Amino acid sequence: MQLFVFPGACSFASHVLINELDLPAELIIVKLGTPNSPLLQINPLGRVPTLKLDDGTVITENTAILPYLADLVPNTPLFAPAGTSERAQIQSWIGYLNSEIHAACFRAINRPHRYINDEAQYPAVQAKGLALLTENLQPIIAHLQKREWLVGERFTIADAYLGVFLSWLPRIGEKYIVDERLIEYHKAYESRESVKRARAFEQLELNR
Ligand SMILES: N[C@@H](CCC(=O)N[C@@H](CS)C(=O)NCC(=O)O)C(=O)O
Repeated sequence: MQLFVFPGACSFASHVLINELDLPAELIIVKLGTPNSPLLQINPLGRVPTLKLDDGTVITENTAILPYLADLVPNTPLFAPAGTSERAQIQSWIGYLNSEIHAACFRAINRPHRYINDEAQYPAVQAKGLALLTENLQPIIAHLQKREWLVGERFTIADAYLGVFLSWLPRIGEKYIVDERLIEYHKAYESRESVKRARAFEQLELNR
């Protein structure tokens, strides 16, 4: 299978998972927003992560790719068996991160043109995204006060996803990264072997 990624983008979560599970996947680095990207041939939205299976099937969105990859390795502690409440909790966090952190906040901050035509209004859209981000991180911060990871006291696919968004916080300003618990959690994320390997690989490709 092939995983299409852009260095440091949300596709990093799927890349980390490939490493965590030691799956045989080819990593294809693509540029975003370029008309001739090979990505557009398989994903008309031109977005990463995109996973292409050996039989040609294409799966997009971390919400689908992360559970799919984890299910390739039965009984992996990175997910939980079908029908368990733990599995639902992991999926609940992935849903929250996808909609309330990524789409609601970071998309407004990074791509204000998706929300408004008038360029003069971009700063207002971005400011709303930043304010929402502060608000929407609160449930995560509160939840992590008594836990090492999001669900079940072990690193799961939900953590693989959360770590990506935390790694974006320094880019948008100091005041969003002052929470001690988030800093500590993010350090633990970045010190995982799977994360270090993915960062090194993507950095190398970026510098090519
Ligand atoms: N929330 C989804 C969204 C995928 C997404 O928006 N990916 C971004 C990179 S973080 C992208 O490819 N953007 C390019 C574009 O929107 O043109 C996920 O995590 O899979």
